[in-house]
Amino acid sequence: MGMHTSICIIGVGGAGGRIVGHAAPAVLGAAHVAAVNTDARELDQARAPVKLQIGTARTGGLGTGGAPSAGRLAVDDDLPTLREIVADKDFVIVVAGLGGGTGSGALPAIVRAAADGGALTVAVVTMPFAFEGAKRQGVAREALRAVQEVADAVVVMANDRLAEATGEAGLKAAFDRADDLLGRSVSTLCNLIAQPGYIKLDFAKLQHMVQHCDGTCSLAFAEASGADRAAVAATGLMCGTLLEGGKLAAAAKAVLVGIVGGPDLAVREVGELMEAIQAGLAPDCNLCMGTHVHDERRDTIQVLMLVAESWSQASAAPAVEAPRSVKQPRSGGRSRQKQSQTTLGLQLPGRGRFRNVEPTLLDGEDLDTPTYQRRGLALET
Ligand SMILES: Nc1nc2c(ncn2[C@@H]2O[C@H](COP(=O)(O)OP(=O)(O)O)[C@@H](O)[C@H]2O)c(=O)[nH]1
Ligand SMILES: [Mg+2]
Repeated sequence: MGMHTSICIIGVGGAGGRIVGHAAPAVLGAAHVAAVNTDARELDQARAPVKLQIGTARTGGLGTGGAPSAGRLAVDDDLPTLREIVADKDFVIVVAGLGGGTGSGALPAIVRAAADGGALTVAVVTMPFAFEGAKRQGVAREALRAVQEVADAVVVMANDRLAEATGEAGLKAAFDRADDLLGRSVSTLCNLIAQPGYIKLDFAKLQHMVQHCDGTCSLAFAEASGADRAAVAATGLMCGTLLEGGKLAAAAKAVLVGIVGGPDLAVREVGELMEAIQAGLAPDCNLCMGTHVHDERRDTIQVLMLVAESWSQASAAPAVEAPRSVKQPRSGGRSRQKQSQTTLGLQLPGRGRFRNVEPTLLDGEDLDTPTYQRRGLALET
């Protein structure tokens, strides 16, 4: 598979811009990074190589005042430029903190532009702290619904959970640590896809995963160093707050694991990590994993987990197809296709009217997928 995967990360609004700023230094060469905002001052502070101010004629560069309707109008004004940014990309990750005006209002249209351009789209969003109040929660929930309609997958992270996970009490430090954790997660995903390692987590596998796990994913990330780093990372992931002490992993229908290390990453460590993770998953969970060995990295390993609650057998494309080959079927009726996938997902496992139509569905397992792939042991090149 020598094909180069073209990746773009876009941060929308204040939080989105700060989060992608944490990802940018780590994805040099692997992904294009852009920040999009209505707020000129926030955009100025964003550490992204490409910056796009939207809706300037409406907002005067002063932001939306927390109104998602203003964010929606702002993005419409600058849609042609956004289309250029996402043009010819295979994979677009759009990041925003939901609850404000710009990210909540503009995110769905940006994801749609990327999807219309033929990219696989993943939105990574935070939900407001409980203390931010009901109005922001409502704005965030509405934006989440809108983005779920258009994105291939949405990774949702509650800010309350992030703060708990990072253990920071001070507000600024808590946000910084949260942004860093999300930024590292996003950059790790990009690096895994852009430079697949000996055990590949390539674009085709990601696509397969994302198109089956229709809907919402949770995210966990761990970094560890030292002699027992594999065990430390595994414990951090499977017992930490991000996966609710392992509860989310145990309930998962599909899990993606990406391991990034240096040349000193040992086969034994990968085995140890995967064994510890698999021990916390249901036996029929669809597991997909890959490694990336970074030549300059030493001592630390990073492990990313995406955990999906649902798995639909109605996949659009087989896992082995090349990235570009799905462009055609994606261009029309996307939301209708998503609807039917959701419905199928709810029918599983295997009873009811779809049983006879899809003879390969048995107890929620896709038997057309070879066992080595279902169990995440794919070693193909
Ligand atoms: N994790 C994280 N969340 C943030 C940060 N800043 C704001 N938020 C959250 O994101 C929501 C939207 O805020 P913001 O991004 O400033 O709004 P926007 O610029 O209008 O899109 C807020 O309600 C917070 O819950 C940040 O730096 N990190
Ligand atoms: Mg803002």
